[in-house]
Amino acid sequence: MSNDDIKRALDDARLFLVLQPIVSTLTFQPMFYEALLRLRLSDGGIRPAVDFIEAVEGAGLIGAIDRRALDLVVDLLEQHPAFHVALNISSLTTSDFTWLRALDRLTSDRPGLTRRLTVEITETAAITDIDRTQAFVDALKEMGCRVAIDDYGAGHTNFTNLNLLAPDIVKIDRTYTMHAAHAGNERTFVEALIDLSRTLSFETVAEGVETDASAKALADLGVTYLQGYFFGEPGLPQDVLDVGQERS
Ligand code: G
Ligand code: MN
Repeated sequence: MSNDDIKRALDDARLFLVLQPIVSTLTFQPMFYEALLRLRLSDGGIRPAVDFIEAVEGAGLIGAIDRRALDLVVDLLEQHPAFHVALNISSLTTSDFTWLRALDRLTSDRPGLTRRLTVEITETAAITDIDRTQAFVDALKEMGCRVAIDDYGAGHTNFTNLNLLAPDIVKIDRTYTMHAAHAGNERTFVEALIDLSRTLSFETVAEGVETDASAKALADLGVTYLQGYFFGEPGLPQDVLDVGQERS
C-alpha cells in the first residue's frame, strides 16, 4: 500500500471502525467495545490497522489517521448513547497535543461523552517520552476519559512508568493470557499482574480469549474483563451494537 493509496483512502473516507466486545467476568455480558480501524481498498478489499499503521507512521500520516479515528468514534458515541468504546491511538499520538485539543473541541458541547471513551495507549508509547505521555494521560483523565495500557507484557513498560501513568485499565497481552488455563510461567505472570493491578486499583482486561477453558481460568484468577474471539470477533457497529441493545 503506497502513501498515495493511504492519502486517497483518507480523502475518500474509506477508513471505518469495527467493534469487538469486552465482557465482564461477573456476567459475561459486554461492558464496552474496542474500536478497531479498518481500511477499505479501492478494489473493495479490507485491511486491518496492523497491515498499514507502521507504513502510515513512517510516512508521517498517523496524525491524520488518528484524527479521523477520533471523528469516527465521537460520531459513534453520539449515535449510541448507551455505549462505551475504547479507541487505540498510535504511540506517536501520545505526544501530539493537537489530537487532545481536537478531542476537547469535539466533546465540549456533548456532556458526558468523554465518560464513555477509553483511550488505549501502547507500552512502547510509555517509554519513549514518559513525561509527555504522562501529561497526555493526565489531560485525558481530566477530560473524563479512561485510559488503558494496551498489550501489557509484550512491550517495555516498567513498574515506575505504570505507577506514573496510573491507567484505569491494564490490558494483558494474549501471549500470556492464552496459556492461563494451565500452570506455567505465563499463568504466574498473569496472576502477578492481577495482584499488582488490584493493589494499585487498576482494572484488567485479558486479551485474546479464544476458548471456554481460557475464559473460565482467567475469570477464576480475578481478571475484570475478557476480550477475544470466544466472545465475539470485531464486527460493524450496526451489527454489534444492535445485538447489544436487544440484550440489555
Ligand atoms: O493491539 P490490540 O490489542 O489493540 O490488537 C487487537 C487485535 O487483536 C485486533 O487485530 C483483533 O482482531 C485481534 N484479536 C482480537 N481478539 C483476538 C483473539 O481472540 N485472538 C487473536 N489471535 N487475536 C485477536
Ligand atoms: Mn487495543
